[in-house]
Amino acid sequence: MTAPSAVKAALTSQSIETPSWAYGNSGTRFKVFAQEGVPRTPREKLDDAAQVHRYTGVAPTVALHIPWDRVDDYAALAGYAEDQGLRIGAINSNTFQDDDYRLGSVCHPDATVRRKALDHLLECVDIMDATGSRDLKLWFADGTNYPGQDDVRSRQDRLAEALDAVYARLGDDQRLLLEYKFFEPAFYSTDVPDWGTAYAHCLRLGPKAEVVVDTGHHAPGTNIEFIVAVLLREGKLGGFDFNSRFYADDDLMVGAADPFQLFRIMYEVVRGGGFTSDVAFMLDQCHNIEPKIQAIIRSVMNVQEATAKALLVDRDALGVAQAEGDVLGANAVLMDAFNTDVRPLLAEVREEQGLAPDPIAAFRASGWAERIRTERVGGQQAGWGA
Ligand code: AOS
Ligand code: ZN
Ligand code: ZN
Repeated sequence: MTAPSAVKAALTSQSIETPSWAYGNSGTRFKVFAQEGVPRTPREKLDDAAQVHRYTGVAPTVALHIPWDRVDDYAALAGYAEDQGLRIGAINSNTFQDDDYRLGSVCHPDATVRRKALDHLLECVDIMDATGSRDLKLWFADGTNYPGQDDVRSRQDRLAEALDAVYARLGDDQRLLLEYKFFEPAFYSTDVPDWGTAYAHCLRLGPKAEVVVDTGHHAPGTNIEFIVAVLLREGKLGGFDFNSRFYADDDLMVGAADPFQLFRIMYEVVRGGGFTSDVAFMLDQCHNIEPKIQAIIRSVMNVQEATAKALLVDRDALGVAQAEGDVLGANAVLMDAFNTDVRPLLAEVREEQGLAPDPIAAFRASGWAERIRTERVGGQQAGWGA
């Protein structure tokens, strides 16, 4: 059994990255319901992210998305983040919202379009240099809608060529994180549809290329924790895009749809040493009908709760039961941890850090939501559905 002090120490060392696009009006392919007081600029997104960090103590970095967060001076933006007690996290590229990308970006049959997409990815690395970001997160919407539309093998060659060029441009301390998604927006074939394809490219590229597991990017019933275990074992798990899904890529709050799955994932992370390595715990969510800052705080808390339960698994007892072939005993050890109410433990951890035990209540009492509602008029709609 892990000592409570070790569990607490592990919990305070965890950091969860929040995405700039979750603070703005975004999400869903249908109606984006505008909320009052949403950020109008990247700086205002950072202001909101600072609130999340202030009340949770574990969300010090913010992922940016280019061009949704385009500014003239990225070093100045990083300086502003620092003034708010934050750092800029992963830079997310966008090769999916331009008319030129109808048939794909880096896999497009036309070399001119491929060049344009590659130039954007290289620009993202320039931005990383300015912000001090470690990770470039690549998600490609590339694929085809109809059998025969394009040659799937040639598309892999084009993808490899672009990834090689980006990889060659990375600095010593920078990483390329390749995300996969089984379908959407392409419906017949997707160029990076699964962890195997992402892994094959990352393996060929080298040690600075790793796979990102977006929890919403799998077919129903997929054993995501198995993928996590395998990638960690191979040293190729770069990080997570956490969110929840009921149907497709729903981008709902992590831990809302299936907290048990999140616990199983976090158990494999703890088991595989990923908790203490460079695995990035990022959120990739949109909040279309719920108050955004509170939803992000809730999401951070959900990750913390799953992590705490994973840390509480009695691994010695589990090992004994597994070695003895005690099927029910082993399962019970895992379920005991999952069924533990870890909220008092997390409240204690927060109080020991000088934080309020209930971050949502503290945020609600702070008056920040009311303040931005009156101060920010005309919030921008940038991002999904924009
Ligand atoms: C798209 O489905 C993905 O989950 C990406 O991670 C995407 O790049 C992100 O949502 C915004 O940049
Ligand atoms: Zn994602
Ligand atoms: Zn997604």
